[in-house]
Amino acid sequence: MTIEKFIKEIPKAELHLHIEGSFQPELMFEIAKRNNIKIPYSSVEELKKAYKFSCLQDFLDIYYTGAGVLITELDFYDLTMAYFKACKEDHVIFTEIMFDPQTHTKRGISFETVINGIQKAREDAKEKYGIDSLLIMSYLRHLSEEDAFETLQESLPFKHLIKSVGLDSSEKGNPPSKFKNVYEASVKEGYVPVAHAGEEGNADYIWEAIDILKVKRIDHGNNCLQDEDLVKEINARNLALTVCPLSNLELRNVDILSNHPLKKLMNKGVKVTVNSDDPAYFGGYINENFLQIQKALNLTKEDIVELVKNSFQYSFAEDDKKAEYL
Ligand code: ES4
Ligand code: ZN
Repeated sequence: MTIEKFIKEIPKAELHLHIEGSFQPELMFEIAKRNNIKIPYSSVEELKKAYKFSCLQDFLDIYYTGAGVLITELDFYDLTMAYFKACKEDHVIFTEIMFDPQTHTKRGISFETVINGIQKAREDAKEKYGIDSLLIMSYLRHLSEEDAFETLQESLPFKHLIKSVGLDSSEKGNPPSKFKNVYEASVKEGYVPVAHAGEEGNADYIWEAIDILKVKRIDHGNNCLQDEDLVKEINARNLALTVCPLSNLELRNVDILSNHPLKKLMNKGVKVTVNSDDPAYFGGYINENFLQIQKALNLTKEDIVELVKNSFQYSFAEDDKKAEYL
């Protein structure tokens, strides 16, 4: 069996996926039309041409504009179902979906509308495709901690549907320490803490995420390589990194994929997983990430198996489910 076929067909888990970042231009136009919303691009092709980013903020500006056409529960359902369909094609059997409530509540869409649409899709995906999933509610770090507290409050009636809290959006200038109190409160409510750290921010941000937010996993984390002691600490605490190769390439955190730090991290004993982050914007779903990084770094079948095993091992699935997968 070729390594490409092996990659495509092996059952895998995805641990770092923003549902708003899975919004394909075709579906965006369709939903904009039915909601009578104008998007500032005349066609799918023109919109796709805008997907050239020089940094994280460039991308976020377009990502929030795109998410602005999502209004009804059905919109969130369709968005999420489209992602599950891609999961089926890529043999993703378990996925941890991040959603950004504030991207929507700040525009007057209720928390309930967002989560109900996503939740219905989760139930249908389980029934139709056999895919298990859980939800990570992400706070937007460019907003205040008070705003995050408001979101935490809004989430409580739906607590049984949410496993974890995350932290995303503009990293530089918005360190994890800004969210110390809301993370403490979130953990008290039973949410498992994770955070984006060390994507554009330096190693200090990762130290804060582990020491102050007490995260159980690190989203991205590439920049831990700046600090040998940090790498040791991440390994000592058995924290996995959810790495996103095509995201790092498209946001210019690496110049070419052959310079991507994934294999270096593995060699240092860091537990790494491969993920798509925002597949509609960065050129592909999880299999495309695996295929391109395998080629660029010459990864072996054993490397792929290790990465896929990590995706289950370091997931927040229930232990009995995990045992079934592994
Ligand atoms: C994101 Cl790639 C990335 N980084 C930070 N925040 C995000 N939200 C959606 N994608
Ligand atoms: Zn992300």
